[in-house]
Amino acid sequence: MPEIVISGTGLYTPPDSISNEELVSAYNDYVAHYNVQHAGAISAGKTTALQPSSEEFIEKASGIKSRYVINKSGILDPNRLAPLLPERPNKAQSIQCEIAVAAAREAMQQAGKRAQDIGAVIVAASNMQRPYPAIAVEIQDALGINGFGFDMNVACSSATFGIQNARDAVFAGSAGAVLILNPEICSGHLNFRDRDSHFIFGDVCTALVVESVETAKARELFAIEDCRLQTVFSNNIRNNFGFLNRGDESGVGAPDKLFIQEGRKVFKEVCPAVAEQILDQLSARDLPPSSLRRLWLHQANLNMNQLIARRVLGRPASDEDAPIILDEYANTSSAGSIIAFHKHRGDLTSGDRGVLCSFGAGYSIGSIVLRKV
Ligand code: CO8
Repeated sequence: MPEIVISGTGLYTPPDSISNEELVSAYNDYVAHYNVQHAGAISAGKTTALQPSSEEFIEKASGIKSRYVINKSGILDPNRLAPLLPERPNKAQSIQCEIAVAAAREAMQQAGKRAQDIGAVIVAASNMQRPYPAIAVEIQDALGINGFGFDMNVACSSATFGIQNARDAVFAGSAGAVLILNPEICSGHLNFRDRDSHFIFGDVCTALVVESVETAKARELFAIEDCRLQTVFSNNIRNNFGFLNRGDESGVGAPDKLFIQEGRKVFKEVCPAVAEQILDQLSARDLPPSSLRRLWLHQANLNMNQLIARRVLGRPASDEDAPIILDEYANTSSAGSIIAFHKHRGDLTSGDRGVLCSFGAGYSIGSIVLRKV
């Protein structure tokens, strides 16, 4: 049985970045204005005054220092606090298609693949900008790829679940090579008026090429040795936006139609489950944790990653053990661990192993053992 490999990765980073200082300043302007506007109700005890946000809190609680976004001006406008993304005509490329094509070109170039070498396109992301036609089919058309494409969503674990789907498709022979794309425009579903979460997410797109080692031409290949996926239902990370919203006007525009979470509970429940899954997976393959060169972890929170890496490795993890990109990119949902893999794998040598791991809403956990060929 030939090995299935990751033969290329790509990354599209939007040109605009927002620092914590800029984000907090816009949020605090909004808060000051809100409190003045509602001064009467606040002093009468009918409304609670909003509390300002703080850069110190954000960096200490999450490790995030900045985030890239598709549109900066709308997010930083205190009267708007949402990206300004005018609708495009149907004949124009959608935004998700545009950023995915940019990331795809880099991944395909790295893998040495032309459009005719790809048999399937999987768009795996937390949010699709429309239900249909699938974004994957639009991307297929933009790149001139035949075969088939589909969209899938497992929130932050979309990319790792996509890798298992791609590996299975190549293994079964339903596609020669598969292009996986993670166009994560998280600013579209982030509530920039919510002090608890306004700092969490950023926008980005990552891409991967998965194929058989027999067709692979790239200089650098990573064999997918094992995929382990797990989902357990939880309401602690939720978004009730959906096509049935118009069936009840009272809920339209309510905060639960954007990202909401119980951050503390997520932290407590998810960290041990992730470490346990990785340790079980390694043990089933007789791989001691000390044999791992790298952990490319989901990038939601620095403290979370340090805790998981320490539990897996049995010692505090260095930046080399478990690289961090969330300081610059924030949480980019399913793309986070792929960005870490894209940027931090060049120093591995043949035979080195690492684990690529996602965790998030669902709950969902996806861990993939990779070996440099
Ligand atoms: N500025 C200042 N103070 C603040 C702020 C702020 N912005 N926000 C909260 N505080 C205050 C609180 O009021 C609280 O005050 P007090 O102690 O007086 O009550 C204090 O700070 C502590 O608040 P928390 O307990 O909430 O803070 P934590 O230390 O728990 O940190 C985090 C909050 C950073 C959210 C942390 O809990 C965390 O990272 N948890 C894990 C979250 C996580 O990984 N979630 C995964 C979600 S991602 C995912 O699955 C993808 C979903 C799809 C994405 C779609 C795109 C949007």
